Amino acid sequence: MNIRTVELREIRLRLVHFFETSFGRTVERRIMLVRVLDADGAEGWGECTAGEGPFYCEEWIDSAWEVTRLFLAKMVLGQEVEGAAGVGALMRRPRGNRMAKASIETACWDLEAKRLGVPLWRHLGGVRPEIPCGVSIGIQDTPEQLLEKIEKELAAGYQRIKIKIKPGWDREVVEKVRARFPDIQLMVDANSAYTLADAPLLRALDEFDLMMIEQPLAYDDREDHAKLQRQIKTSVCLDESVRSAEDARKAIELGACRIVNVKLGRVGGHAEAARVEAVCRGANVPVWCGGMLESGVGRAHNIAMATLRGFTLPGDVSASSRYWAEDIIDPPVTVTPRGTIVAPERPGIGFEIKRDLIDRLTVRTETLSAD
Ligand code: OSB
Ligand code: MG
Repeated sequence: MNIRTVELREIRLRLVHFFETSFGRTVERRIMLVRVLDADGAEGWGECTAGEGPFYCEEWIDSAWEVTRLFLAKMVLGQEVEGAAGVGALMRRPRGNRMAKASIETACWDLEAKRLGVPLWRHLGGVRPEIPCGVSIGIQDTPEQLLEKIEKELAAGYQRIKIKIKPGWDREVVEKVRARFPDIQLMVDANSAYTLADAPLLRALDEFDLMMIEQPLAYDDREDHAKLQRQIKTSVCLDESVRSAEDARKAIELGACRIVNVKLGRVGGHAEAARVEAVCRGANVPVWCGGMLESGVGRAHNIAMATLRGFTLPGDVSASSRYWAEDIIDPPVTVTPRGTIVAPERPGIGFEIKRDLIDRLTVRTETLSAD
């Protein structure tokens, strides 16, 4: 593989409904898309999952744009590598910036699978032609609104419900949800809104039979999560604080979690995501695919990743229509009445890119070329 062109573009996409977490509310996404081309004109698409500000992690759209433009693209352009699996190593020198790296790396995987004429998920070694799906429901203005949303998602077939919590929107809300829906698969995600001093409150959630509590403590912490896990019955799931397979290994050894959420951007791409999956599977720790309010390109990559063997739990990958009036891929991602997404059989990410729509949504572009 030899990438000759890296094309960046930023699109703006308005969410159908705002999405609120403990770190803030998102109304409109700013998304960096990456298109890579080789000498024969074969193309691949990737999406940067960095947010609009450095709140989920240090990266955000403008940092990703700059580091990609000034450093990462140059490290990949014109380099002969054996395949997409070798692209990550080309970008080793800059530290962190995994979401920016993943946007190039995942685009290369799409290109490679397209060149081979195989669906990306099969090329990655996926074993699951249909992935189980859940939904992530943000903080609402009232508990009643939340109950209504849950009702609607269950009616659509989703297999599990995740609700966001933060101080002041936690115990009582979970209690109401459990009272109304006693038998559903339910979990919570705190996005680092608590500290170890909140252990009694988090222990009080044990009575609601939650599948897991996701990232209750600091984004860069594993030690306190291990202490917390010893104090509560509910399984801790790590999101923010697992950025690599090494992180996953250490977290598991420490007892910091019993479940891991894998996100392509957070770990730096498909190759590292597969290594995280392998570490977890080897330790009998189930994983699932997280989401970052992706457009169709990122969503398609998530579907491919979630077909790997260890992704046994329903993830946060759900239908395009939950996010966008019109997605940038064709067809949009849809969910079956049994709450699954069927992995596409077409080459690469397996969805058509809506070029005209993307052009209309684009607010800036930059094209970088070899030599
Ligand atoms: O913590 O999983 C998270 C969205 C943005 C940032 C962080 C998270 C999320 C979600 C949404 O939970 C998942 C999705 O529906 O894409
Ligand atoms: Mg999370």
